Amino acid sequence: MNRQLPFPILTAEEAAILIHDGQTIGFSGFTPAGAAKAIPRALGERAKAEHAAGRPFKLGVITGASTGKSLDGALAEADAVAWRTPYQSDALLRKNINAGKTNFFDMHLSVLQQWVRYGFLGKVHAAVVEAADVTPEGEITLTTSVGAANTFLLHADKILLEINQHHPSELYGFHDIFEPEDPPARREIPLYSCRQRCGDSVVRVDPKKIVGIVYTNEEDEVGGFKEPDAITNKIGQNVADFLAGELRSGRIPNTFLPIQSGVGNIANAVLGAMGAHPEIPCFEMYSEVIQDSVISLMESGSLSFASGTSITVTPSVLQRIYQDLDFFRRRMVLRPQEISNNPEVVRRLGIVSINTAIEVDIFGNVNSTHIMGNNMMNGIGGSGDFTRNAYISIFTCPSAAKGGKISPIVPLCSHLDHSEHSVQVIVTEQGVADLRGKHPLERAREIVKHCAHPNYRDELNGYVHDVIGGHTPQSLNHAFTMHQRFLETGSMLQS
Ligand code: 0RQ
Repeated sequence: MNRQLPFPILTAEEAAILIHDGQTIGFSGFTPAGAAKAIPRALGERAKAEHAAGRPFKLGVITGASTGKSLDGALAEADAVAWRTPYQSDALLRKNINAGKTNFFDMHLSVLQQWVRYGFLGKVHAAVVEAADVTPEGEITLTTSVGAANTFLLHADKILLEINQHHPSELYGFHDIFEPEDPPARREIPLYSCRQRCGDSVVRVDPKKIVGIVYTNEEDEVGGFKEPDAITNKIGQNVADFLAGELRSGRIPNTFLPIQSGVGNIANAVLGAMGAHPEIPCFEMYSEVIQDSVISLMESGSLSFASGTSITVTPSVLQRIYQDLDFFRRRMVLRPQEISNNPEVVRRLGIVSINTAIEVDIFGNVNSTHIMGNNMMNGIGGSGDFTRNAYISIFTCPSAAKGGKISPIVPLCSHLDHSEHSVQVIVTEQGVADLRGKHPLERAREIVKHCAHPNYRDELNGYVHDVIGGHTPQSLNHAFTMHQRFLETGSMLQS
């Protein structure tokens, strides 16, 4: 503990007292990595006590992306979230959102920071940020994520820091903090390769804004992944084979291109299959989330560099990184999410994006966010930032969900996140649909033939066959028959 620091040392409960009902708080955290923990937990307790005393206590909550159970979980449990953006994945918070108790608005993650600077989200009253270190001059070394923390620190009225002693101060050098000018003064982002740095290792704030620090010693609340199964392994293999084919045909340069990969089980399986593929050379990532499989690929020599905004790894994998900080510091960089996900950089570097869909329709539109059209799952996250600007944009999903009762391949998506104009390739365990250069009917035939589950192929083929007319044949009467059947019978399958 650095006792020379000129900042008040507080307990989490004392820090929570400095935050008031109705305020907007910018919390650090991009996934559970680097998320504030002790102060939001104390805020949850405070909210419960205020509610019990008949007083209101709800906050506007902005983060980088999803967080952990001590932040979204604790605040949702206390019903302390008036509104929330830009992304979440906590079961209780999701319940509150879908019940109308919390107003959630879903945002492309790359625009969050500029929205805060532009004032589109109103005043940010306090930044509550986890850090590995702070100097008396206000130089802050972040922990396992950057996300939007640098913007909250610079633009909030006051700062509360959680100095988490679980993380070594030698994390210095992992971060590259660059905040662009706002229009009309903005220039290009000076990044011309994944491994280049263009910013500072620390966030520099006015030390007078730091109203308190809370010392903690806690792991990130990152859960484990399900072991890959036959379906996710086949999806991973199909993606790797497709990319190897692109390489062979010369459509991907022989030096390969940087990869963006979503989070979750399918993403893990895809990266594993790419690392094991004999034709795919050692590659780089320009992505959001650096997850367990990325670290294994680095250790095995299949991945030479990863640029991201968070190291979202399980505690044992984080210890592997901390035991060999020099090795990993040379192979990864953490950037603010407006840089890791920046459309300008994604287009320039030629990123191959790989994300998971909830639903894909036969014309190539993708739903990443909503179940049966109305219930929010997590949010669009970074998938739109990358998909719209990718060199090749790929969406993956299993051909059947919920034990076969749902076909993620549908005649028309029940909610739209990525349109047919941005989506180039669909991959399920059944195969690969390459939509590039194909008109709507060709796309429909390609997707049903290569991606749909055999149990749903006849119905989808029937739809394509029966619906006649126009450039994009669509029956407004029948487009949602499969969804309706699920809502009425619990299964999309025809009896
Ligand atoms: O349900 O949890 O009850 O088992 O959705 O699906 O197959 O386990 O896949 O964990 O990768 O999540 C799109 C939600 C996929 C995620 C989504 C049910 C399915 C299961 C989860 P259970 P899986 P994943 C960069 C990229 C948007 C953000 C993004 C996501 C559960 O990937 O949030 O892309 N993406 N970010 O059974 C009903 C369907 C369904 C369905 C699946 N059609 N109908 N339920 N499920 N399809 C990362 C960031 O931005 C941080």
